[in-house]
Amino acid sequence: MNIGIVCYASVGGSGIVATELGKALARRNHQVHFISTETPFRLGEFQAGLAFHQVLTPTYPLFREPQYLLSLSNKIVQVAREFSLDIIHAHYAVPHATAAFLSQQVLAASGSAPRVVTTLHGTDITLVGNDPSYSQIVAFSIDQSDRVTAVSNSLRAATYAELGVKRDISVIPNFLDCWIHKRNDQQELRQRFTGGNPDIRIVTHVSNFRPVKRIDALLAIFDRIRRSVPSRLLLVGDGPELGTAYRVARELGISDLIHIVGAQEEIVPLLSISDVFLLPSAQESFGLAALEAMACEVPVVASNVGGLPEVIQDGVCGFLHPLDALDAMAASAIKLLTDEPLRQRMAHAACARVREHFCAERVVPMYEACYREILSETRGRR
Ligand code: GMT
Repeated sequence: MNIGIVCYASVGGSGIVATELGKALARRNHQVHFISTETPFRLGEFQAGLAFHQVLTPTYPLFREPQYLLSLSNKIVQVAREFSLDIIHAHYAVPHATAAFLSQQVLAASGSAPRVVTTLHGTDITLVGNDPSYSQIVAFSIDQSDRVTAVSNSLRAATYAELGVKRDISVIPNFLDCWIHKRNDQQELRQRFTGGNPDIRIVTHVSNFRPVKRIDALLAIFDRIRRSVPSRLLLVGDGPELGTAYRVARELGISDLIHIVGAQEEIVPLLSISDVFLLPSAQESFGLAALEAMACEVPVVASNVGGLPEVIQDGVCGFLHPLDALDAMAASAIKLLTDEPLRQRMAHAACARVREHFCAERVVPMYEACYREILSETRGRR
């Protein structure tokens, strides 16, 4: 099949999932065309079957606003015509589902048009898409897609509840390349962060440092942990709230216990030296970062919100707590860091869960089946 994947190139789970899906589809002999503003984060080395088409949004003195929806839709039309796309797969509804719909209309007017699949990722519904400034068009565009998938049952329910969408939405969970996401020995790296002290534990957080990640809560939890257990906090990623991390760390007097390494493509070495992963987000439709940690045998302590309970089994792969239960989150992390047999048991259970349910080999065929189904359907039937 010829598949156009529309995604954000910036650091974020939706772009990572779209990129991993494209790479896996290319390995399965499909021709994949990424359509994005920049080369997607984590695209890595050249791979046969993959092409990248850059969306450029020209400016003009009359415009104060970038015309991204127009330039993206135009690029989708161009790529679909040049490469006879069968499928346009929009990752993140805003505004990608709308751009996919618009391009489909243009292509249909001049012959045959590709089918559109929209994958909902989370904030495109729960934070951005439901904003009254966008919600009518987002709901309409979701309704117009030939197929809609959501990354968790929780997100599927939120889409019905918050946008009033009526159509079928299938749940296809996020996934990992399990050949790459596995713990490996990183003794030297660990020593760099612990100063060679075997008693020091490493607590890790990976995110795009948006307000929804609650960086102040993260620091407050770590502050409680470090009072009981000699530990360091490893922060991976970048975003507007990274400044909060520096500020709160200074205020708490714990700056020297925190290692901030910024956005990193190679996440496995950093997870391989981690003892516990913290994710106290206000909302998380899935929690891809938690899944990556679990694959590298790191138990997760997280807030019990959104799709996180569908990924992390409470008391088995880590611990889930209500949003405001910072003491309980810290206590769970301390328990894991001071009871090594318990930590090992949860680490292995977390890894086993990923391998059973969330590897590319299991999930990518679900997307392929979805593409095949809509291509075999008579147009207009959903
Ligand atoms: O977390 C974000 O703000 C970014 C967003 C994205 O575009 O990457 O993340 C969402 O999609 C991820 C991939 O499906 C999910 O793993 C995240 O849980 C989800 N974030 C939220 O729901 C807050």
